[in-house]
Amino acid sequence: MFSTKMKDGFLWGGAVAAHQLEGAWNVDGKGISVADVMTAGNKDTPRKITDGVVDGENYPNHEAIDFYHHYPEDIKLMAEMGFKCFRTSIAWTRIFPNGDEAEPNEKGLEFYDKLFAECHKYGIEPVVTLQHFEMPWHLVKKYGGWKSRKVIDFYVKFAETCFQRYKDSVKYWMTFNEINNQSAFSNEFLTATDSGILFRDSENVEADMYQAAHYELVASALAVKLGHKINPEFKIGCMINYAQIYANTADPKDQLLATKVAQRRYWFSDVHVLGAYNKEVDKYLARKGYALDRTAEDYEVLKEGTVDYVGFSYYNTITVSAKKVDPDELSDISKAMVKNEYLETTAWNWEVDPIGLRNALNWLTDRYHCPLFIVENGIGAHDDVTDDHEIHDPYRIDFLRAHISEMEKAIELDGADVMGYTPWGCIDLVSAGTGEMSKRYGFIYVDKNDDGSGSLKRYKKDSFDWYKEVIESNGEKL
Ligand code: BGP
Repeated sequence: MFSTKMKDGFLWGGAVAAHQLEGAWNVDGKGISVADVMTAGNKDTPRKITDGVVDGENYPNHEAIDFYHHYPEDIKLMAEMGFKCFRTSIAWTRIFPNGDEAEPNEKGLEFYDKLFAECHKYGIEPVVTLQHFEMPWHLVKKYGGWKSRKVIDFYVKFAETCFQRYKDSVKYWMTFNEINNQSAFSNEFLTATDSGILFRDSENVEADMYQAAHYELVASALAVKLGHKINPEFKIGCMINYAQIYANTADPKDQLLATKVAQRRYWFSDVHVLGAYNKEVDKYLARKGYALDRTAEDYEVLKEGTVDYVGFSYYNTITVSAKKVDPDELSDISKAMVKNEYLETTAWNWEVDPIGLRNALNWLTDRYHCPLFIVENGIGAHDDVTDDHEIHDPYRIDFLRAHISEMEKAIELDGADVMGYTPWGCIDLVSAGTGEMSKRYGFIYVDKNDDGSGSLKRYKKDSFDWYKEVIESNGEKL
């Protein structure tokens, strides 16, 4: 047997993102973000990206759960669960409404002053992502999003403004949320949310994606360098979506494909952590004839601005088959995927694989030799509310228990250095992928429906008390 008590200072908490819970989309000078022009969808209907905010469309992020006005009540509930940290993002459009202004919006800065003060009141450490799927829409329209080198300067200015303003109230930062989602670039939602790349404005989405990601990585490295200068105590991480890549069979061709998919999906974190591109991606870009704008100075910056830790979200794993794509023909990784016959799925068809989290922690430890932070994990599920406003969610407890248990094995048996664990959507919020409220992740239920109706009242689910005990026992009591 081994101890399942986490080390002192382990960051138990929860995670959210500004655009998915704040609402108040046009309040106190906030500008329109890419998330503000995304309509509601569902499991079978993708969200539409409209050309600006169009009358008569349903935009679920506009009100979300109105955290902007409810945050004192919500942070209090998180404190009651014993949170040590709270991961959120700063909406770029609250600080620079269009993204390219000379001066920041003071009202937007004040909101986060108040939010972080509220966290510290309860001893909760904020963990802050700078770009979480919410870049200013103006930058998308005027500059083509991250396809333009100019956006590096706008982002660095945004980062510097936040670092200066919150240098004494925020220690943990992440530069870009799930920067590697766009490796599945045939999905416009992923290229739009990561990089502001719209299919209607792109002649070659793949080439644009590699260019945009390069600029983002340079911007991230510049921000890391700057952040460390502003406060040497800052811990600045990257954030990737991590899914272990499994070969569908023991056929060596499947294994080769699994290796290739991992290279195309994790070169982003190679650059963030190791300060250099992986060789395979360089060869691939040359083979495709993509002449990207990557300068000698960029390469220096990438080397100098490496991150302090790897933050990652973990939801599922990816299984690939060479029957679908020849390893030498791989381009969009989603084309190589098949269903894993060993795994159950959620109501939204996401495969459930707790052991995959242990695999993830082993793989990331071996590749990067640096601290890891599980900044998202969880199950989106339908919840039923009783007449007494109780929510019995054993499926959520089972899911989280199984994952935490695998995390503990990776730490105690395998030697992974894990800083903390912040399950996704600790309070119900708008799903990023579908725009639904009914895909719920929280320990706290919010009375809000997909059609926008609801009282916005908050109720504790059974998982609330369960997670409280997990934190109280520092991971011993699952
Ligand atoms: C991650 C994102 C989050 C979040 C989560 C769950 O990709 O970082 O923003 O929403 O996935 O996804 P969904 O909301 O689509 O269920």
